[in-house]
Order: sequence, then C-alpha cells, then structure tokens
Amino acid sequence: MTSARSPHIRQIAAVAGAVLLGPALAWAGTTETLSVTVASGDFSSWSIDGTPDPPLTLVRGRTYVLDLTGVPAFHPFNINTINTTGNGNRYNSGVTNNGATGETDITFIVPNDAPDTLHYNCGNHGAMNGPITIISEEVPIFKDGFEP
Ligand SMILES: [Cu+2]
Repeated sequence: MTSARSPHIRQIAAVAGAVLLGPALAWAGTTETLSVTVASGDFSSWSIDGTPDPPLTLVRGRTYVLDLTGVPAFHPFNINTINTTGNGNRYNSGVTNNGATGETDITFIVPNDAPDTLHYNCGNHGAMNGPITIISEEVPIFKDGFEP
C-alpha cells in the first residue's frame, strides 16, 4: 500500500463505520420546509421565506417541502431543468406534486443523481423564477464525537 492511497482507504473504513452506527446518518433525512408565496401579490417574483426569488441551495439526500399555502392557481410552481415557463421541462425525480399551487405542498427528496443545477419557475410568468444549486454534503465521519 502506498502512502498516497492509505488515507483514502482509512476514509472508506470510517464511512463504513458511520453507516453501521446508523444514528450518525440521521441528519441525512433532514426535512426543511420553505414557505413559498407570491411577492406583493404581483407577477414579478416569488417570495421564499420572505426573500424575492432567492437562489436555493439544496442538498442531495435531504427532503424539502415547499409550502405553497395561498399561492393562486395561475402561479403553478415548477421545479424545472431549465429556466422557462410552461410545464414541459419539469424535473420530476424525487418530486411529488411538481407544478402545485395553493393547499398542495411540493415535496422534493433530492436524489443522489440530481444534476448540479435546476431552476424554479412559475408556469405562467417568466419573471417569477430563481436558480437551484444542488450540492452533496460530506459524510460526517467525525460528527458523533470521534473528534471535537
Ligand atoms: Cu405566476
């Protein structure tokens, strides 16, 4: 074994240990709820947790709930592969109720093979959109107190 390879092998062993411990990965199921409304009642932007059209960063393996309470039916919220209106470019892997409005939540369990970039759009109004960056989180090898 070369010295260059051995840190990598140690890391694999540590990851295997984390999987066996189970609770070390409890964080992977984290669910975050984002409150989506229509900014100022107009057609110029979404408001997500109070911010107009914010860039979103989502983590693979986590679950996101988009709470669309109060969003009118003419503002369907789409998670798309590109920045566009309409409903022909939805990214549906791991997504439940893509294009929903009103009392229906959208749930997005970000798959491990999700692309690095997606987009959110209103199906009808081009100004209502923002970028989604998908990232992977490091496995927290030392998260449970193996190191301070
Ligand atoms: Cu709209």
